[in-house]
Amino acid sequence: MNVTIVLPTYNEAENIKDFLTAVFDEVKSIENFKINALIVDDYSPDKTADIVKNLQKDNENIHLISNSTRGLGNAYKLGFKHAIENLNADVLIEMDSDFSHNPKKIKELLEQIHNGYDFVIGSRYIKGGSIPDDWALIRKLNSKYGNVFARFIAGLFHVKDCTSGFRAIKTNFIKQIDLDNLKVNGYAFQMNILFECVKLGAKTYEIPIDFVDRIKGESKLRIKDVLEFMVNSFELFLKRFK
Ligand SMILES: Nc1nc2c(ncn2[C@@H]2O[C@H](COP(=O)(O)OP(=O)(O)OP(=O)(O)O)[C@@H](O)[C@H]2O)c(=O)[nH]1
Ligand SMILES: [Mg+2]
Repeated sequence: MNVTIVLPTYNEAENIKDFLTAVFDEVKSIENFKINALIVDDYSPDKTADIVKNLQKDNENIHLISNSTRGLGNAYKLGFKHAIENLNADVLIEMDSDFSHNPKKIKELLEQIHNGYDFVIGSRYIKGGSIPDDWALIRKLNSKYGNVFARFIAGLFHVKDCTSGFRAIKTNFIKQIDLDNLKVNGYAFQMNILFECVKLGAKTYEIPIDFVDRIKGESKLRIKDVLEFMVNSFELFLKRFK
């Protein structure tokens, strides 16, 4: 199976080299899957793309595209399309490029794809998973209870972490979704993709992950994304009954 790890970047110049090195070190030992990395960069002012171009000289499995429409959701949509159309991907992996998601876990996600699951989630909210201790209380509450709220309102009762950004998804489900019609752009994007795939019959599985804070670079989480997420949960609630 062909796998594309889709990696959106915005100002990750401090992380991207070490991160891609760590990813390819880990995936070397994975059998049954051919693995590409696709960086989707929004013309980062810190020139993340130049670093990627340099790494491409020694690794033909590193790909790079530029996204001019800014935002995480848009970057993922563009990356998904490119992976399907040009890299022949059977499986997509979503992952942050700032070491918040441990590259060692890629293998475990793919093991469950190999076992027949369609949508495998690196989950912070099952036994063995965690969020950082030092997150402000408001962020902890927002993430944890935002998830509980979203699960119930969107009817995703069986999934404990609906907004995780670390997941492996079979492209035969993504191909059936009208990506251009998904208007969400922040982490509500994660929720929508999951919602649509479950509606299409995707079998989900969660593996525990420890989400760790980035050490280098800056967070891009915005209040706008939190609001979009809440409004969107209600939209999904209405969509359940259509
Ligand atoms: N292409 C693109 N990538 C983005 C954008 N916003 C965030 N990213 C990338 O998406 C990943 C997650 O973004 P972060 O800024 O770490 O946001 P977060 O993980 O929600 O927040 P922190 O936990 O505080 O780091 C990182 O690899 C970012 O570089 C964007 O607008 N466009
Ligand atoms: Mg992050």
